[in-house]
Amino acid sequence: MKKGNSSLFFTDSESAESYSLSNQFAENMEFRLVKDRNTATPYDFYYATAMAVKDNLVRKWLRTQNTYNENDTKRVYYLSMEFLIGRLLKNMLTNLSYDEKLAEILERDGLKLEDIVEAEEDMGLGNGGLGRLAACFLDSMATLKLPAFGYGIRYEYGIFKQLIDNGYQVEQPDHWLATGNPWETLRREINYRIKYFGKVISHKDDKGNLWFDWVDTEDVIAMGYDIPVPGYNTDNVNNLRLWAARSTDEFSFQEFNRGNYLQAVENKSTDENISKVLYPNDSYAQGKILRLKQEYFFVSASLQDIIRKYKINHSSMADFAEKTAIQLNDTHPVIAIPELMRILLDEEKLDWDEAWKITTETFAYTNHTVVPEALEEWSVNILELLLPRHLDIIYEINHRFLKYVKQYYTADDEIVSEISLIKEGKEKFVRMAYLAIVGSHHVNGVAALHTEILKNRIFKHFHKIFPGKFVNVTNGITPRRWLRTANPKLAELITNKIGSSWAKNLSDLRKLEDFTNDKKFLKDWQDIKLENKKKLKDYIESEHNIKVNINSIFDIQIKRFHEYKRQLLNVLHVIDLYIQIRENPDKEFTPRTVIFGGKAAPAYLQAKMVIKLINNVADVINNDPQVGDKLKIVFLKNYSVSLAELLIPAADLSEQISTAGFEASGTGNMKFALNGALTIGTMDGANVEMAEEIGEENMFIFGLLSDEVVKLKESGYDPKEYYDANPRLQRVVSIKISV
Ligand code: 26W
Repeated sequence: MKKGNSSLFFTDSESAESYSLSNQFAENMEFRLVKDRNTATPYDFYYATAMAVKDNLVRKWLRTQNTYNENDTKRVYYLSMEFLIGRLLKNMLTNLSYDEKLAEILERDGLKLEDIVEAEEDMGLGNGGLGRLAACFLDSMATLKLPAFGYGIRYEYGIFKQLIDNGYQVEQPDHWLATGNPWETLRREINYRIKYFGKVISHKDDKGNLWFDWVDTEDVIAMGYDIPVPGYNTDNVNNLRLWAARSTDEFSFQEFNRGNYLQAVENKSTDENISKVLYPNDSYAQGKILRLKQEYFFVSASLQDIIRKYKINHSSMADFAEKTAIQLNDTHPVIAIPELMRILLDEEKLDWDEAWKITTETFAYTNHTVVPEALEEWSVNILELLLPRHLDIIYEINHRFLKYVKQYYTADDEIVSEISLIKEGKEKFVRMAYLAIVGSHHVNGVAALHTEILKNRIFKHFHKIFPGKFVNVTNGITPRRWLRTANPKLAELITNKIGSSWAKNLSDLRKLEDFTNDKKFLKDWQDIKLENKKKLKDYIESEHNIKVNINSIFDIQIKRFHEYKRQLLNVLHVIDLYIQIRENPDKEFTPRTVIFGGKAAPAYLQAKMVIKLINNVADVINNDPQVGDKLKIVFLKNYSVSLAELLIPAADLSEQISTAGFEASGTGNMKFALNGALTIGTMDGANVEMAEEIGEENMFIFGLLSDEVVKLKESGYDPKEYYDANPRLQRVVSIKISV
């Protein structure tokens, strides 16, 4: 590498950016990967490209972080157990406007950017909606030039890989890190000690004040890995810091003294399990101790890091809340509330009221689900063992909260025990959502209807106790990934008509209304859709050996499998269509390809049986010569962010059919609409707001409203009544055909 001066560092004027991408690619291939033309694999091409792109980001990344430090700006920290990022290369290229430049360079060597992009593993560090939302927010905050930082866990294994065996879902580990991650940088100096177990001791100082210490703990080290997050069309590059667990270098003296050296080392290796694997549940809080260890692990490391940064410019904690906003992505990081209290009380020596004021002014909590089994509750026994000081603090928070409730709201015992942070019973539990509400200045739902349900149903007492605390922040998606990158042809068509501002200001898409009668524009649009459908058809043929008709309606439901999302309803409808075709072989029928994709939590048997049912129905329909081209049903294995990028641009119909009141928002619904698919859906989550924007007449809306669902349940819902009264339903449920 040639440099203009003799310093070891680049100067501002000769920044690393001035090195051409092609030189960097060649250097990476030779010096970092030790490969040449004869030995380079497709993965090497990807790796060398990714490193070259990252190198080009470094200067902007450093500059952005320096600017935040110098200006002492207020920062926002997004604490999330999940970041479902998918692939990064194309996204980075889009945001840096390098896509065409790089494609040209690669072409000169006979390489195709499209192939290189395919070699990247998905970064599947999330389950579904909540994790993908976190990833979209990172892109959005960087683009808006907000001083925002993501904090999460560097899981060695992401969401499991889904195989289908005889129609059944089979899970396989996703060891995505095995081949290395070119986007991350280990920050050797950024590591923190995380404490577990031990006991709390108290002592009085000279003035008679009581102090608490948490001692005899078993410690683990959190190591920070950074990933750059470039904004679109700006020089702003934010940071995502993911923590990996490493054992401390200390050995258990007991084991050591017993001469059991190997056992002592072995015990250490279990510490590293903390960041080993993402829990694959998205709707069931299991209450396992390893999960609580994970939650505290990343919360403690992040808070230590946040406070370290704050202290660079401040000598007391007084202005902490003014300079720091911490957003809690669901209850998973809510242990941060007692953790900040512990730091302020025991380490910073503040009194309770000061500490509580800072804490509540710092945190805000986003709720993402109303499904009761998904609301986290931690056993008091587990907390007492793992985080004894935190349990004490939670009890104190509850004590003060209930005192306030009795004074200003109600002394009714039943209501008081209903809203207590502690659920009493044979085993006691801490209700993490209630702790989050009490310890935050704002609580938000993720769509208008969802926020109303929080206020009027599941958190109604809290809404009355803290009026104004509950606010709505409807979810969104990044149009950079979900239109510009995933559907470049459509993006280009739109840009040619209305300019490129839509990529930052999505409401500019309204300008397209001027072209609703422009025949050429509509034809071009249809051609692009058809091209996208061809691409998907090829994928389905090569991966699943099913031939589909690109002139059929591509009717797509992709999301986690869950009873409330009603994939079952969709497949029952497919069976009904099948019966119609068999009974009226000569009747005109609009051909349809019904596509499903999604994973079921490994222990969620009911959801797994729906996957099996879909595959069995597919076997029958796809092999029935009477059906031919009219109807096909496809279950795509291993649904992922990358697969979504292939599917969504090819969709004609988007299935958003949850039981009203259950889907907090949905974000897939928005991605489909942005790519020109029509929506069939219920008045649930953000579908409601989409209907307001798009016009109900432009959506296929059906089903009960959320209040009607509640009333029906209260009056005694009996599915058998519907079955007995509806012969068509009876046939669908009872049909026995095999081919
Ligand atoms: C503790 C187990 C667990 C893990 C994850 C429980 C619950 C979750 C998430 C909160 C589930 C989730 O992803 N919820 C989805 O969040 C999206 C983003 O706000 C919404 O669009 C979806 O409607 C909601 O289901």
